[in-house]
Amino acid sequence: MKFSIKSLLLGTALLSTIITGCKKDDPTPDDNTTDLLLIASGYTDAGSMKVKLYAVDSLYSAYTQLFIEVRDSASNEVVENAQVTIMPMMDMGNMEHSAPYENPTSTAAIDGMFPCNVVFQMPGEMGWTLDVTVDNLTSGSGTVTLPLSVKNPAVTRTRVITPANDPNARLVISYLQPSDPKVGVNDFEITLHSKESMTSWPAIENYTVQIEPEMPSMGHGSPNNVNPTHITNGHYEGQVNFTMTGLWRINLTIMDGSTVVDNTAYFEVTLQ
Ligand SMILES: [Cu+2]
Repeated sequence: MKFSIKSLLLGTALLSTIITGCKKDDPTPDDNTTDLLLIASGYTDAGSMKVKLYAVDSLYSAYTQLFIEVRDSASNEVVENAQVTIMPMMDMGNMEHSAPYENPTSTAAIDGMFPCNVVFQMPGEMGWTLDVTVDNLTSGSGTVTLPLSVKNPAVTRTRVITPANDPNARLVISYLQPSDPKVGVNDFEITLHSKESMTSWPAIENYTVQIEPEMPSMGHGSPNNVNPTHITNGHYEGQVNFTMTGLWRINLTIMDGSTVVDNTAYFEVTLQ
């Protein structure tokens, strides 16, 4: 999986674009998409717009960065200002469900694209779709449904847990950082979402998370870890310390106040 390094590079590229100013006057076709993979494209049902969906890599069952480009289908001009909203859905035949997602945070495109995120909590070569609705002042509003193929990653990066305190609930835990782990202290980030209904998977903002890294083959942990705390929108950030190369397991304890919600989930990280 080439996810880690590319996403780091991409994050740096996006950041430097934000810092050094915008290229808003330069809607050169495909200029900003060279590092990205075209996942799907289609025309909106109204408003005469073409929507292209890009990602850093093929789609995997994980917290996934997506980039939406919108063009006027007549002029082919990039639409720089629009309200873009998404809705992921999975049709499993006998039932349909959505997924945790984060809409673009701004109506202004960044480098000609609207970044957003989806937690694909299960793989599916077929069945996944993404509805993209674009509301733009000049062309109006329209929606396109894009079919997606979501693979199982080599290493588990999202887990759907049945909480210990509520057998009817579901907790979605996703691993975000470190994407490029190094020996030493790394920034650590996960997201937490709950299943409210088949179509509502909101962020959980009031839990506490404890981490305990261990090397299963050697039976030791590490000092100087910082338990993740909630930052915003279900994102919890802390620090994890890997004292040597090899396979590490980051054990999680997730609490709602003093109630243990889950202490079975973990993520594995291999340091070269
Ligand atoms: Cu499903």
